[in-house]
Amino acid sequence: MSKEKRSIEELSLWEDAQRMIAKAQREGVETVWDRLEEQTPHCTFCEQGLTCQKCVMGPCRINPKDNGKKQRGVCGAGADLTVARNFGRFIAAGAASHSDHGRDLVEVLEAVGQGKTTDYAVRDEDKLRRLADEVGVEHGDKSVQETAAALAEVFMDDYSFRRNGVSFAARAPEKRRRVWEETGITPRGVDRDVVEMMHRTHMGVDSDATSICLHSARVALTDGWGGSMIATELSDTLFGTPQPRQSTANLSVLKEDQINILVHGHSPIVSEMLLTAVQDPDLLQEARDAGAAGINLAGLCCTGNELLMRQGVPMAGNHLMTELALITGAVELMVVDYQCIMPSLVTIAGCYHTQFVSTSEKAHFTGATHVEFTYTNAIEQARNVVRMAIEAYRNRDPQRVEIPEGPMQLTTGFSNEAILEALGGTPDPLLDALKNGSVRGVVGIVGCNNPKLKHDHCHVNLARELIKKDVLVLATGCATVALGKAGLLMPDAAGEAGSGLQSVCQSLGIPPVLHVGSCVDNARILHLCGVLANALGVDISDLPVAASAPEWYSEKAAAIGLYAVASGIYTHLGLPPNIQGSQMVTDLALNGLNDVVGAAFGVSPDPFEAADMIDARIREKRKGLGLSE
Ligand code: MSK
Repeated sequence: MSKEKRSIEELSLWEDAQRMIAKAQREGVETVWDRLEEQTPHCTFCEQGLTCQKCVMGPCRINPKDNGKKQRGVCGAGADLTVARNFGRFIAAGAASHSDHGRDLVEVLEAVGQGKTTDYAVRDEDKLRRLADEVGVEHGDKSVQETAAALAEVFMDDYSFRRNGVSFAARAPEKRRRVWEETGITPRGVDRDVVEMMHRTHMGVDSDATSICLHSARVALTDGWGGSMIATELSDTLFGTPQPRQSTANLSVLKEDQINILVHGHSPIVSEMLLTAVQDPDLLQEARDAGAAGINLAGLCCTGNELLMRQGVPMAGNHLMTELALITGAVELMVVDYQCIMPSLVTIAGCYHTQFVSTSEKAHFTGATHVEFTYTNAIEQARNVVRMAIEAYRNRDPQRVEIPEGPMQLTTGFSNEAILEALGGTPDPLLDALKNGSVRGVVGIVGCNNPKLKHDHCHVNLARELIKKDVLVLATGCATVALGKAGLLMPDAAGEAGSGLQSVCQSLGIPPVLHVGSCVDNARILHLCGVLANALGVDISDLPVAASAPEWYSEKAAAIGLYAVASGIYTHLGLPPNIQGSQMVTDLALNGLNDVVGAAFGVSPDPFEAADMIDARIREKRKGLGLSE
């Protein structure tokens, strides 16, 4: 990326963002775009994955040019091995993050089952029993609590090691499971597969780039069909399975006359408790006593998605809006759990009257107030945090408050259960629509923002192009906020779709872009693909489906992309991972994986080109199924 200063209009698609970037510049507050500019140009060795810091014989930099100089690190590793080892650890970190989030939900379910908490409970008992049936937990004569305890035990074992595959791998079609078995990438459990990746990539262990790349696929699958899927299913069990509902998005969800609290991170374990606390009549009275009209809770990033999907809590913004939300000067308190929380937020909070509160034993932030949440103290701690926000409100400087106006309406809550319900209880109407071509394909647009790309430009334009081509879009994570702000999560947006998709959406009363959850909830899309493939008697790689992470940045997003590909789903990325120092690894990612798992990656920062790349895959797969292209 060249070091050219971009105008504010080139940084973000949105007026609310542009206004806050301008305010930050006026007030001398540094943002992610300032730091990116300072860091550009980046180290070209690192960009290509050619640096190695895994031992102290180094660090080493491998020369990408074939001119005989520095072609190998001190240990002898060349470009292919260095890139593969770095990529393997990148994927392992992403898989570990999602999955460790899921483990926290298993521990809460276990605490509910053992009667160790009254702050949490099973809100969807039907789902608890369905899951118990699915994984073979006998529950006929068991109470809800006993079933919860038994189910938690099964999932604990899923984190450890299952020689024949994690429990939910059974949701994948048999053909897919055979591909995994033949390739040696059956997902066996997060702890086993991630630890093995760390071992393999130690100096002197796995020294074959292809072998490491295949194990990367296994680690990613363990996340998708293991840790992430468990996180999704248990979040539904504990906090309720999402159903369609209306809400709003963008910075105007902040209220000038109220105490504004933002939840940021990923886990519903903390944010659901905050939602309970802000409805407490005593705290509402304390807020009024402080001069506020009420307490307003809004979400950011994926913990925002969790609350939006299940409870309809408004969404203030996605990843690149997190700093800008504080720059409104209207936020009394930001409470965070883990993942995607820029350390800069503590500094920016300090530029205003905003309190910054960390809650997880796993995620401390220097300069933050740490209020640790556990399953035995969560409600009480949530009340303490709300009181801190009420106190902070007294210090708000009204002269520094600027809240953009005009929230966008959106529809949320499309869990697989809700999608099936909208279809009348079976996937048949969707299969019929796929067969007759009114819906030509289904694409998941997922993932983050990246300041290297114009904020949300790729998300919005890719979705618009796809729905025009009669492709139903499923959205998760930060992409959701972009598509909501563009109005694409409303049934009216069917007017922007091709005639086939338009008629399907109008007859079902649904938008052409369905919000299916947070980034762990990409597991819902895997599950849905499994259901569709099983119904048609084919492999997932035969379906006219694809995925895209147009503005991704994180290790977690890379793990998602790889588990999609390893499940047979063609996946577009807006930017490549740092692998281009190895032609071999790059070729494997872009082409070679097709021969191994029936899908590969495509890369383009241009949403219009990406739409054509995805459309070509959908055409090919429709043709393969004997359907009109
Ligand atoms: S929050 S991983 S920036 S989607 Fe899930 Fe958004 Fe990406 Fe974080």
